[in-house]
Amino acid sequence: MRSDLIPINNRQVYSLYAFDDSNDGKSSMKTISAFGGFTDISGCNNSYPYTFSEVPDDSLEVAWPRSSCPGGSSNEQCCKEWDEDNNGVPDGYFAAENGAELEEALRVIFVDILKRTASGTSASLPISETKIGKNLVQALFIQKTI
Ligand SMILES: [Ca+2]
Ligand SMILES: [Ca+2]
Repeated sequence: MRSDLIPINNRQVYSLYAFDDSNDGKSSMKTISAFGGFTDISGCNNSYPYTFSEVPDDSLEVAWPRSSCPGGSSNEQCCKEWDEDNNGVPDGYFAAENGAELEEALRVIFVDILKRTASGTSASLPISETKIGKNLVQALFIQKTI
């Protein structure tokens, strides 16, 4: 993410490419994931996901894996801006060719969203009663959205 927008920049884009094997489509969705979910590291093409120095004119034409990243000719640490698990694919990119893969991808995406956006306390019942019943209380934090 862009360091000049911290702490208000909290986006994460997930792309799920389903039921097609077009390399152009996969490239486009990977590029969208890289731009929509990178953490800028100082000295690694500031304000852009590493290896990019500008927004591509056509995401269909972007070559994956990136040449300086896992799966390419070298493995630069800067690739971790969008590839924490070091597999050469943007971490926000998912692909599914059948229902089971689609279900698993959606499960992983939703779990990740929950990890990023919410925290809370266990539910509790206060000791004092009201005339109309008890109150069930749970504190829940939901991240501010812009
Ligand atoms: Ca960068
Ligand atoms: Ca990855």
